[in-house]
This record gives sequence, C-alpha cells and structure tokens, in this order.
Amino acid sequence: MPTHIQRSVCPYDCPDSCGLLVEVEDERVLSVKGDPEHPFSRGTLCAKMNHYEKTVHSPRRLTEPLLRCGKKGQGEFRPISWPEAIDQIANRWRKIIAEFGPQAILPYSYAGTMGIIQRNAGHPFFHRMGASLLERGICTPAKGVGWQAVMGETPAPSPNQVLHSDLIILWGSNAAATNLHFLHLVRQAKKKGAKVWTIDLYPNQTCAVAEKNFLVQPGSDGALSLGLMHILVRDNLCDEKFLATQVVGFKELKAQILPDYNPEKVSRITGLSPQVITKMARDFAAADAPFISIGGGLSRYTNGAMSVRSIVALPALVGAWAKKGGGCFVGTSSGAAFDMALIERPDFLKGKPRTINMSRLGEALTQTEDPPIKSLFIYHSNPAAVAPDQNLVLEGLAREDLFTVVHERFMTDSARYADLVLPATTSLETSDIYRAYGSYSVQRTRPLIPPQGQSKSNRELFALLATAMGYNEPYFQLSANELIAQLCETSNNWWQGIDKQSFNDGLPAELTPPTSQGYATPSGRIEILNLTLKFKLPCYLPIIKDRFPLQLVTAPALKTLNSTFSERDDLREKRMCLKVNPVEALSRGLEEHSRVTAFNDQGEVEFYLQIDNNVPVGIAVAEGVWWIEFAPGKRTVNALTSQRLTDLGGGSTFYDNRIDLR
Ligand SMILES: Nc1nc2c(c(=O)[nH]1)N[C@H]1C(S)=C(S)[C@@H](COP(=O)(O)OP(=O)(O)OC[C@H]3O[C@@H](n4cnc5c(=O)[nH]c(N)nc54)[C@H](O)[C@@H]3O)O[C@H]1N2
Ligand SMILES: Nc1nc2c(c(=O)[nH]1)N[C@H]1C(S)=C(S)[C@@H](COP(=O)(O)OP(=O)(O)OC[C@H]3O[C@@H](n4cnc5c(=O)[nH]c(N)nc54)[C@H](O)[C@@H]3O)O[C@H]1N2
Ligand code: SF4
Ligand SMILES: [Mo]
Repeated sequence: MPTHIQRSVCPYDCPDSCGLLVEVEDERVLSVKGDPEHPFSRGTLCAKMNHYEKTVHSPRRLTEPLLRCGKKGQGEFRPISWPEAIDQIANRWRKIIAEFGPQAILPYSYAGTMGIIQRNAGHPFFHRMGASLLERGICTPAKGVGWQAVMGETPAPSPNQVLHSDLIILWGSNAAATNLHFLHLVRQAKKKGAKVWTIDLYPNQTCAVAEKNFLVQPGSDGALSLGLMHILVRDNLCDEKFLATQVVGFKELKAQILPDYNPEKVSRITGLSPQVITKMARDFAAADAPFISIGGGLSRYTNGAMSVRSIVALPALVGAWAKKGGGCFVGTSSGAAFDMALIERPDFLKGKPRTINMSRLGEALTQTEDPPIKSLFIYHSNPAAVAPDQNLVLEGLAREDLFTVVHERFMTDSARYADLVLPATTSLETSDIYRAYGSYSVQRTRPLIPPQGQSKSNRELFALLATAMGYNEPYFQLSANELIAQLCETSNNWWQGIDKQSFNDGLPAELTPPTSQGYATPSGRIEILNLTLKFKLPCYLPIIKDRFPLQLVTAPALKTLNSTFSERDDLREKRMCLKVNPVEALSRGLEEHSRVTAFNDQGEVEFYLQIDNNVPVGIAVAEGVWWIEFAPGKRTVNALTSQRLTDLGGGSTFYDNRIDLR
C-alpha cells in the first residue's frame, strides 16, 4: 500500500496546538512532521511530538480491557472482554446509586486530549447520571480570574501582536519548554530590535533569549508590579490621557501605591534592589509598545490571582493598549466560537450535584463526605501523579471499597490503582476539533489509522456506558463526526472570513475574536478599581512561609508534558533530579548525584541531587511530573505539594510549597 500524508493536530495540553503532517502506510504511522501551512506553528514541532509515532505504536500501549487480580496499586491485571467490562461497571454503579445516590460517583478528567469532542465526552453522561461535579481547576484558573478582574471579557490580543512590540516581558513563563512558537515570534521581534526580559525564580531554558533576566522571590510578582507602578506615578511617567479616558480607578490606585509600594519595601519583598526596580520602571515607560506575556508560574500560589491581576493592570498606566504591539497576554479563549452546550449538555443536569475541586481529590477520597465517594471514573488524566498531596491521593485510591475505573492509553500510576482499566485511542485514531489556547487557530481532524488493539475513544466509551445504564437519549449514540457536523452548522462572528468547507476538509483556520468599542468590562474601561471584588484594588498578598527553608519549584520539563510522554524512553530524563545551589548542598553535607530525600509535612520524596550554580540559594527545582515506576523512591514530586487553593478561581498552588533536604 502506498504511503500517504495527511493533516492532524497535536492533541496535547500546550498553548501552541501545532499542525501535523502524518505519514501513514498500511495502517501504521511512519512519521510525524510539522505542517508548514499551519498559521501559528508554521512547520515546526517540539522535541516531544517529532516522533509521535513512537507513542502511537508504543509497545506500552494498552490494547485490551483489564480486570484487577492483585492488590490495589500493584498493577496485576487479567484481560477481559469489553462487554464484560461494561457490564461490571454498570452493575456496580447501579448498586452504588441505589445505596448512596449518584453523587457517590465522581468523574475525574482533565487534559490528556485537548480536542473539544473527546475531552468533554463524559460531561453529558455524568450530568445525566447526576454524579458529583468536578471543578477542573488544576491548571491556571487564577490567570483567567486575574485577567477578568481588570479586563472583563475583553478577548486577549493575538500573540502575533508581539511582532510589533519593542519591549517583551516573559513573566513567569518558560516559553522554551511550554510555548515554543510564541518564543519564535519573540525571537523575530528581537531581530527587529525589541528588547526581551524574563522574570523568573531561576534561569530556565528561556532566559538565553532575553537581554535581561530578573530573578525574584517566589510569589512576589504582584508586589513587583505595584512597585513599578509606584515609580511610574512618582516620576510622572504615566499616560495621563489614556488613564483619564480608558481606565477606571487610577486616582484610587495612586492614593494606595504612593505610600504602600516604595522601592525599598518592594525590594525587601522581591529581592531586586531599589535601583534595579527603578530602572525597570523607567525602561518600561520609555518603551513605545511594551508587551507582557504572563505564564502560569506566578499564578500557582495562594496569592496567584492577585499577582496576575496586579500585572494585568500595569500596561494601562503607560497606555500600552493604545499602541500596536503593546499590552499583555495570558492566553486566548475561543470557546464562544462553538456551541459548547451541544458538547457538554448542561441541560442533562437535573438538580444541583455537589462540586469537588480536582486539586482536593486526596481529601475527597479519604474524608467522610456525604455521600462518600464510592466510585471514581478517571479518563484522560493521571491524578495519582499530577494531583497535589500524592500520599493522600494514593491512600484514597488504595481504598478497597472504592470502585475505580481508568480509561487510558498507558499503565499510568492511576491505572495501577484501578479495578478496571479500559484501553483508549490516541488522537490519530479519532475525530475531533482542536482550538488553541495560545493563538486563535482551530482545526478538525479525522482518524488516520484504526484504533490500536481494542482501544476505544472517549466518545465511543460513553456511548457504550449510556446504553448499559439505560440512558436512551439518542444524543449518546451520535458519533464524533455527527456531533462535529452539528457543531459546524453554528456560525457566529468568530468565523468571519473562514471557508467552512476547507475547515471541514481538515485545513487549519484562524478565528477572529469579535471586536467591540472599548473594553468588554461593565464600565467599558480597563478596571484597575473593581468594586465587585473583596480587594477593590490590586494589592500585595504575602504567601505563607512555613518552617521549611527551601521553596520547591515543580516546573515543567522540556521533553515531557505533565506526566504525558513518560512512556517514551527517548524523551524521559535519565534520572529524577532535584537542582539546588552549591551552598544548600554544602550546608547539608550532600554530594552531587547522591540520592537525597526531600521532605515536608506532606511527605518525603527521593531524588538524585544536581548541584547547579544558577539555581538561587533558598530554591529547589524539580522539573517534570514523573511516573512512580521511574522514580528512585516510591513517590514523586506531588507528595510534597499541598491541596491549598489560590486566592480566587479555585486553582492549584503547585509552586507554593516549601521543603528541606537530607
Ligand atoms: N514541555 C512542556 N510543555 C508544557 C507542559 C509541560 O509539562 N512540559 N505543561 C503544559 C501545561 S498543562 C501548562 S499549564 C503550560 C504551563 O506553561 P508556563 O505557564 O510557561 O509554565 P509554568 O509551569 O506555568 O511556569 C513557568 C515558569 O514559572 C516560574 N515561576 C515559578 N514561580 C514563580 C514566581 O513566583 N514568579 C515568577 N516570576 N516565576 C515563577 C518557573 O520557574 C518556570 O520557569 O505548559 C504546557 N506545556
Ligand atoms: N508538581 C506539579 N504537578 C502538576 C503540574 C506542575 O507543574 N507541577 N502541572 C499541573 C497542570 S498545569 C496540569 S494541566 C495537570 C495535568 O494533568 P493531566 O491532564 O492529568 O495530565 P497528564 O499527566 O498529561 O495525563 C493525561 C493522561 O491522559 C491520557 N490520554 C491521552 N489522550 C487520551 C484520550 O484520548 N483518552 C483517554 N482516556 N486518555 C487519554 C494520557 O495517556 C495521560 O496519561 O497537571 C498538574 N500537575
Ligand atoms: S506539545 Fe506543544 S509545541 Fe509540541 S507539538 Fe504539541 S502543540 Fe506543538
Ligand atoms: Mo496546565
């Protein structure tokens, strides 16, 4: 059979949503390359996806349903048939519902696939059931809340705007690992003369692109932004005309930041000297069109939403929004382009089931809830690895009375704790629509190879479960393609200029966010003062510093994506390392490459020690979310993170944890 090349999209939780060209022969994927015609990724992929075929045809793929035959967590299973597996699930659920009610069942899903059809395939089913609702805040809801507090529903600028900026600030974002194609635009702007700064805790891979790297104290970014504003106001560097006509609350802000955020005080909080802060503010004001890209890093703290809000307010002071290329970017949201209710079916929801925050899974599984959680259905997520407070999560998953089903492509930490494991397809075996969250690109995909082994897509799985549970709504039996066809019938002003036929044929397209006069806030202006919030003005909220001396940064790894790609020997780092400054190693008598134990009140994790001059004193960096299978001890990094949530938005606080080492 001849080889042929077809389009697809990277399915993973990455802002870029790159276009793929997939070479297929004889129902096998031979190679995967970047699609030069994709408007944002333009033909390049990251190291992770360049050999996606190794994931798709991995010998580690799950190919048949498995029933647990050993103790929970040991990973001992025997194959069973799909009809048997579905029967067992439906029978067990009927019993649980009869005794405890449907809220005793909790779905747990996140972002294994970002396709809007497969990702949300479980919502209608669990709504129909009346199961507990899951608050999906494990990523960065604090970023959204911080943006909204100031900009309301104003759509984010296109990332391409950065090409017109003359000062680009990458603030708490390791774009070289997590937003590669945006960084490509930054490099282009740099060639045209733009200055680039990073603001981070340690010099990550992105720092090399920048002219200046500002290293700050963890969780101090909100104070830094307010300190910069102080100098802009004090030294008359603000755009008074813009503030008078486009902004609400500048007078009130001025009254607060002049006494409260002088450079000496902000220096004590951030660790930057008053001179550096003053120079930063002056350079920021001198720029014609400064552009700030806010990463998730600084948002994963107990003050995360307020930090983001404080930074989002900054460009308004110099009128950056009025200039081409000026402003700030936290990510795009193009949900309004699609009729998401058609996918999620909120109308199937009767009554108001309780909501459980996914970052508090450990607590939900181990404390007395009313009703108790008696069944957990995990799909395209790996909570045993990615959720905070791993010890508590594993304690919950080990409960003999908890009926756990995991739909997965690989035997993950979570799958090992399942009563039943069901094999899932990869994105090249299903149909979907992908909309990026780092640009406005959208693209539909079709299956390029048949499902591997007996694997089924999320949507096919919920069709089977609906039948078994007697949910007769014809909706459940719609195929992914039928649902996509229905979705494509909706047209709204996001689709202006897009040829629907080409979109339907699989070509990438770029949505246009609807433009309106002014800003999409209640006042129509940028709201530095927001009377609907507890704190009416941006202010600095300190983070808690407990008795442990080192701040733990659990940053993304370059070649894995959360726990995804752990299946790939060619991508995983050789050893699970913790990086610290030589001062921290010496003071504890710890040697390079030795096995060390990191500990705090949450738990203990073994790492190999990496001594790194670049990591500041007081910080420990653990990159990547590992599978326990490849960890030197029996736990991975999230045994050290807590279930505390962000100040607003119910987000996770993965970076807001402290440890010691021995
Ligand atoms: N290679 C790779 N790509 C990924 C992922 C991955 O795991 N690996 N994950 C994907 C997902 S799900 C997401 S949400 C995005 C995340 O993408 P990003 O938002 O870019 O990454 P973050 O993990 O949020 O944070 C990145 C940086 O924030 C810094 N940081 C931590 N605390 C602070 C602080 O208090 N202040 C400042 N200024 N900086 C701080 C960290 O040191 C780190 O360098 O990336 C996606 N892409
Ligand atoms: N310590 C620490 N923890 C973190 C983070 C951190 O920076 N530090 N990052 C956090 C962030 S930002 C996020 S977004 C979360 C991510 O949390 P998750 O969304 O749980 O991310 P993954 O670890 O990538 O797990 C996704 C799983 O879905 C499976 N999968 C892929 N496609 C499909 C499919 O079509 N169907 C089914 N059924 N399964 C599929 C994959 O094989 C993979 O095992 O992790 C969070 N955890
Ligand atoms: S992980 Fe991100 S950068 Fe890599 S191919 Fe996928 S979308 Fe592109
Ligand atoms: Mo995320």
